[in-house]
Amino acid sequence: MSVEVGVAQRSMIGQSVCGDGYVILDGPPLLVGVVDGLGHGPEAAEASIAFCSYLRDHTPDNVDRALRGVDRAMASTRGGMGAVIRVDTERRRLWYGAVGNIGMQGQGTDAIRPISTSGILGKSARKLRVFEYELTGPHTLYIYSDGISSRFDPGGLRGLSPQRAADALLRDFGKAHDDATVVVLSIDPLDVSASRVKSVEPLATSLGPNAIRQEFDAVWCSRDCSAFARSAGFSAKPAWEIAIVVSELVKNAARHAGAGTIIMRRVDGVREGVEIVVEDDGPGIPDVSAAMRDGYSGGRMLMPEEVGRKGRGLGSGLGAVGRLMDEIEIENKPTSGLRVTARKWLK
Ligand SMILES: [Mn+2]
Repeated sequence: MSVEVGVAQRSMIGQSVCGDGYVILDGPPLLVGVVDGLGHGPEAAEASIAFCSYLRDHTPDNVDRALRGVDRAMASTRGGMGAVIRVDTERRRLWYGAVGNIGMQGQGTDAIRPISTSGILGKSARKLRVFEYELTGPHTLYIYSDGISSRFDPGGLRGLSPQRAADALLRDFGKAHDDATVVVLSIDPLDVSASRVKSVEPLATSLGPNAIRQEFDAVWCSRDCSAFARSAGFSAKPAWEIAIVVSELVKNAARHAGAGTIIMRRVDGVREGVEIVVEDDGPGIPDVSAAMRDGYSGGRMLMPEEVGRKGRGLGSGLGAVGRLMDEIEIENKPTSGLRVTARKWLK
């Protein structure tokens, strides 16, 4: 059985934080969760983080347990709507359960038309319905938050890769006034050549252009970078170190430049690992080469006064970055602003 996954997500226009979330655990068995925190903004994100963290930390072995678990985990938040799908690639079976307004359309050999249980996760969802299906042929499943209009025709997406289909749905059916998320699963139970799940590079959802607008954004950026690091193969400790580094870099950009951009990606050349690039348009650093020579090459902690931007301390944060990462590059951009590139290797 082969499974391929595509994901597309963006926040509501004008919001830097996405209240939707998703989890893809490629098992086996494969577990996929999609969540829409009530409303939008940081409190919606808090609810969706609770959902995603629960699934990641507990990897529940059935959908009913997964839904009951996230319901409890979201109890201290404002709650939300969510769906969980589990695919047993060996037994060729699929289970689906959802609470609230999460959409699901399936296209393929078997009729897969589950319905959501009404209610709100986090508010003691009582009766949960889990649908079980046997997979006898290829399927494409679209699972989406209500920021995607249901009025699309899955037939029109035939032939597209799951990632292309996800991108197309977000572009053509995403609603500007809501957070929007779509996960596309392409399942072929008869494909015996590929036993492993082929998943797309997981998106670090809060990242990208304009991700950094205030110091508080460090919370979301570090959460997503840590999750990204885990999915890239890092264990809990280095992923936590990456979260600290991201938090420092984001706060630094917000404090000194007021805004910035953060991206994170895998690197697989001579060494395998991840790379984080944070850019801002602020004042930059007066003497980059001195900062690099005196501080980072030896992994030594920089004192705040060693690298100041307009007299304000910057060093303690970047010192942490230097110690927790394997490589760091700091450069003033040709126009204005600072670019910090930090890398961490898997081995
Ligand atoms: Mn929504």
